[in-house]
Amino acid sequence: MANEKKRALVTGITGQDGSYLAEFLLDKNYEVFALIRRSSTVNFERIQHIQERIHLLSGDLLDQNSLMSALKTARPHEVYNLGAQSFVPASWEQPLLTGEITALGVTRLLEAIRATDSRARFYQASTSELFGKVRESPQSESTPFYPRSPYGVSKLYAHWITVNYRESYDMFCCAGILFNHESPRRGLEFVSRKISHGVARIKLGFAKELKLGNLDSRRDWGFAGDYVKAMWLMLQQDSPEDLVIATGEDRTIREFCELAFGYVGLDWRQCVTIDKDLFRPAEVEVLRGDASRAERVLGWKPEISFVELVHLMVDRDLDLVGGQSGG
Ligand code: NAP
Ligand code: F7E
Repeated sequence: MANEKKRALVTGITGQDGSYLAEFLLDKNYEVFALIRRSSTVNFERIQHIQERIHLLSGDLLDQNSLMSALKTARPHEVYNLGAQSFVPASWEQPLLTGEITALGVTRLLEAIRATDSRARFYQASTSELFGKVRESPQSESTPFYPRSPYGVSKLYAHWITVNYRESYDMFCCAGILFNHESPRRGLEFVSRKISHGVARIKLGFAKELKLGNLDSRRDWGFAGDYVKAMWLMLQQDSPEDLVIATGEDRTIREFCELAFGYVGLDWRQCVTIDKDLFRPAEVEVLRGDASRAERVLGWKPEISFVELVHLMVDRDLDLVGGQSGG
């Protein structure tokens, strides 16, 4: 039908990327369906403003039947699998659960697509954590993988099962190998948001120090709002292809601190203390992506710079923490 709206099913809608992707798809006039897993308290903070415009479907990547039902209801043209246990340290604490959700969950979803309508296009949220102990720098689509955590290993399985369904069943499946991307909606446990929130709390007098782990590791940080556009673009191509999405610049955690604290006139060295318990059993020391192929194929480029991103995050956390204090 000429006027039929495109339908998308998104997993992980309550997370950082899910909320930005849903906004993006609504702007493109999609009918958006989203998988929500049951929790005892509502966790819709990131999607409150669009909640009325999306169809929420109860389901879980651990539960095959719920995935089948969601697909039968949504009849999506596009499926974006953003759901995962995504916090690297938690993957050492719960390696089996991480594998069930982040690795096998993808096979469950792919099987459900195959059983309902295998023409649906599928996006898998792959990650720079696949490169782990990096074999070369910068990392591109041809760099060998060497994951360094149960999370990374789970994502490796997820990546390859996506490739395998594409090659075995001729399905339109692709994986975006996304480097770290952040925003004011980032979970508080990830280092970027922990720092921006910590800066706000210290600046406004609610805390005196911020405890961090390894300040020497380097990350290639971009803005989540830019990265969801790349996900969508990947599903609009004539044929499916896995692509690296990154800024091409890497900084240490120390540099992030320097910039974030300096922005509000604080000296990070007087505020940050090192907590050895926050070091990881195995670290990914340095990540820097080469997204030149995505730029050629998709015409994609990041729009928000590192400095703009850090300032944006600190500004939002100053508002948030200030507002919570009634200020
Ligand atoms: P996030 O904020 O941690 O969100 C994860 C989402 O997954 C949440 O909506 C969560 O739901 C959902 N989820 C967890 N377990 C589930 C289950 N059993 N069934 C269904 N849904 C489940 O992650 P994000 O930063 O938005 O990242 C989105 C995806 O991209 C993830 O797959 C992540 O691994 C991957 N990735 C992220 C980055 C990055 O830098 N952000 C980079 C590369 C790849 P609840 O709210 O109910 O917990
Ligand atoms: O750590 C160091 C830590 O937890 C970044 C996920 O979205 O991106 C994310 O994974 C670095 C590490 O992100 C603290 O040791 C120091 O070297 O913010 P993070 P991550 O592990 O890079 C990838 C691409 C994903 O796919 C993941 O899903 O920061 N670090 N001190 C710290 N990290 C945390 N969390 N907390 C600290 O106090």
